[in-house]
Amino acid sequence: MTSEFVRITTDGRLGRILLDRPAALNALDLGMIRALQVALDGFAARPRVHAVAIAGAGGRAFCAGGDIRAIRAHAMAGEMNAVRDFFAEEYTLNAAIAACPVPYIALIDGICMGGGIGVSVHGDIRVATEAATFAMPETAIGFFPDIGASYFLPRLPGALGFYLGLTGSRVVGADAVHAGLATHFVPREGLAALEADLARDGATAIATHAAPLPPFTLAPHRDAIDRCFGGGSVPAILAALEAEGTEWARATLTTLRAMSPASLLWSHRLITEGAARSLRACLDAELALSLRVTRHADFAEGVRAMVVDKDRKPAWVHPRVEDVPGEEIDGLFA
Ligand code: QUE
Repeated sequence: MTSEFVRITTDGRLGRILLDRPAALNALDLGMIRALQVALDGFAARPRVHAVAIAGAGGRAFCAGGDIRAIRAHAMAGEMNAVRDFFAEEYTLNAAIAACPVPYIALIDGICMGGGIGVSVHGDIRVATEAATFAMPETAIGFFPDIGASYFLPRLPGALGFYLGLTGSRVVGADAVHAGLATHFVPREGLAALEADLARDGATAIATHAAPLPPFTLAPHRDAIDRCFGGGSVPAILAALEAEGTEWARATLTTLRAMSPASLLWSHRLITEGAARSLRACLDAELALSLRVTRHADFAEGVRAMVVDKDRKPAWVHPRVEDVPGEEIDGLFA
């Protein structure tokens, strides 16, 4: 199984994967996911491959996500087997990356969102440059943070995972290291030398290339994030932000109020439940939820507004969090 959008090579001790679909910001379609799985399996069987490195082509993105437009089309046509195939194979790939027998190294230089985080964060080493931006923006399209996010988000420091997963906020490369999404900060200008040393020496070469970490730009808001987003429910988070009374809290409220209200509720519940689950159990829960949420009108509408028509004016089924019937969320988890 190969894909015209995935380049597989070996370079010294390094098995290399290049996501090469720059016109779509290297977003993953099912063919790419299958090619990545075959590449991983192939590298694992080659004793001379001491590490695997994955990068994105084109200079703008590592990987902007998954082929959400195709998933919307399948779901709207009732082709739920196609929806299942995509998510089941994507999540199995995420688990395979976590279980990769040699160091798996993601070189993240540019946009890394959703499915792009899924093919990086589960690896041992995640290198971020100053041009890297990370986000889990799914509540903006009426979906939820998937690709194992219900495993890693509740394990980030304090309530950062709830903040990132519910607001979809973007963080830059150095901030991703502070938050635990990435492990090393390497300036873009040093990436080529790092790759050459990885090919020569294997994964230990990372130690000589990591640069001092710039300050955490979220540091001024860390206490407020924990205070507000540790609230235990979406209404509690909204109330805590109202009570904060700061410019940051007002801006964060505006962000949350633009997201699918139902999506905030099902995402919050999934992330909360993920704190007590293994990665595989999180991925299984995400697969079950994906098959239900992709049939919710907010998903079709969110992808329409943000990805298809790009008017950025979604008309959600329920205008406010307070309007979403509890049974509607319970039913998705039953
Ligand atoms: C929120 C999202 C996604 C998004 C935009 C959002 C998402 C996703 C894409 C995307 C990126 C590049 C593409 C593409 C879709 O956009 O998950 O077709 O080429 O995959 O506001 O969650």
